Amino acid sequence: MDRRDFLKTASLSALAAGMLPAAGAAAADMTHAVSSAPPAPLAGKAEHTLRIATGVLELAPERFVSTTMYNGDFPGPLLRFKQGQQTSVDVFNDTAYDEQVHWHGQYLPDNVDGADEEHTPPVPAHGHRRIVFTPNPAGLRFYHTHVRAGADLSLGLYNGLAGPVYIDPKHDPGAYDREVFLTLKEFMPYLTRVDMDMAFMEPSGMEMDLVTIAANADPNAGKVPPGYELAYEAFAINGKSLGHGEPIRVKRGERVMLHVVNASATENRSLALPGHTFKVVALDGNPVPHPAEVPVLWLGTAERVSAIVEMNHPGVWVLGDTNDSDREAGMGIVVEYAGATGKPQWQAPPKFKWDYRLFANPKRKPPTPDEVIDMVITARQSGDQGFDVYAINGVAYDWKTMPVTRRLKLGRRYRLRFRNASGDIHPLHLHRHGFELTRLHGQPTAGVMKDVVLVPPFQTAEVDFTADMPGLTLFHCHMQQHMDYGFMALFETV
Ligand SMILES: [Cu+2]
Repeated sequence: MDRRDFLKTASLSALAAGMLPAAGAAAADMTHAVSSAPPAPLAGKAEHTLRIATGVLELAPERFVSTTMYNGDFPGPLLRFKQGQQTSVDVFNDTAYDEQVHWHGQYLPDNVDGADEEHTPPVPAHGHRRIVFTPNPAGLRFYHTHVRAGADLSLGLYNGLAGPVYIDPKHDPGAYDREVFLTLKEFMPYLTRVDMDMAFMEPSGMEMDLVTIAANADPNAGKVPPGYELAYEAFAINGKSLGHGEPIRVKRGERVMLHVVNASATENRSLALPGHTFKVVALDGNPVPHPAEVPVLWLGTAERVSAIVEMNHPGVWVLGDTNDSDREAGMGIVVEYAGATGKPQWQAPPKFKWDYRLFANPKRKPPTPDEVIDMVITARQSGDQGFDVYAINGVAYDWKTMPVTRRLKLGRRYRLRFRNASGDIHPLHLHRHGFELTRLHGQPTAGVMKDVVLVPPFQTAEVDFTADMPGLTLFHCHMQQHMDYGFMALFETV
């Protein structure tokens, strides 16, 4: 029995009493301007064009993968928008499936945001849709497919349908010399039952009442094989495996802004650059109150990090995943100083755990929320054709009927209290809003604004947001197989 089996099957009710953190922190002071989507003009050319089609991507010489991409390449083109300035995107779909382009991290109307559940009109198979919207907020966002894959590993985020978005603010101080966009992605997915590393976060530890809830929620735990997990044969940054494609060429003394997007369907990723540190200035595109230097970046699925690296350690280096096998299978890119020669060098970084609180505002006291919404997350091991099935408060989301699961009042501040009674780490994503991290495993925090939060196994995390976007808002785990098998909720703000 491995650790995961233990976590999923342990019945430790005797230890469970009184372990839940008390509610104390409060809702965020956040205001979102509601963007409008006027009718799209019928004639003329849109400002941007995305064409969805299956093609061939060259990861390395004599190593090609077949996948679906935007504009025949991975990542899709960097779409650079101006905050508050209306734009238009023509999306053509050359595939046999209806597609959804989700504008991840933006505050857009539900008929633009890009999800069936929100009643966004799809880009029809062999068809076209013009999307018009006003980009908001500023910072690093991205766009990606938002369709269900289920057991079909040629659909959804298992393929190459993702690309970066940068929304330039009206005013940009720009204390760096240049920007480099890095989109992390695996290819050639397959199913396994081996789980990934989950013990990379602080605060660490388990809440024993959640272990008890997990055991009681799943009578089959430990009696059936573990559910399928995703694994990959090929790894790449910006569509090239480590050692192939152009290196990042730098000069000593340069300050390089890295905009990193984890476009994985299912994987948490780490990045380190030997001899250098990352000054994290934004998480999920939102400036952090306390920029801090770290030796390693960690990003759950769909998370973004913007970090400045001072190039002060000349050489030829591997900027790569700290997981040796993933890095050696391609998850990395070479950083080459002007005048330096030789083979790219890798050195393992110092021991470090990722902690959102490093970037928080210790002085801020978030306001009290109007309402707290508890979400108890449980899993049924191998509950559907070998895949684990997830439930929120006992209900696995029905992707066929797509019901509204909760109504929100416009303008009210809500606290979502995620109680992860499952043995997996989950990157939880709320569409069309940003939220403030207010409590992590019992520890209060404030000031970090995100749209994805990683919730480790058997921990509670709390985030606050203002329901200021009328209409339908999807909430889900961003791991493709988790969202496909029940891990969703649909809010309607009225
Ligand atoms: Cu999940």
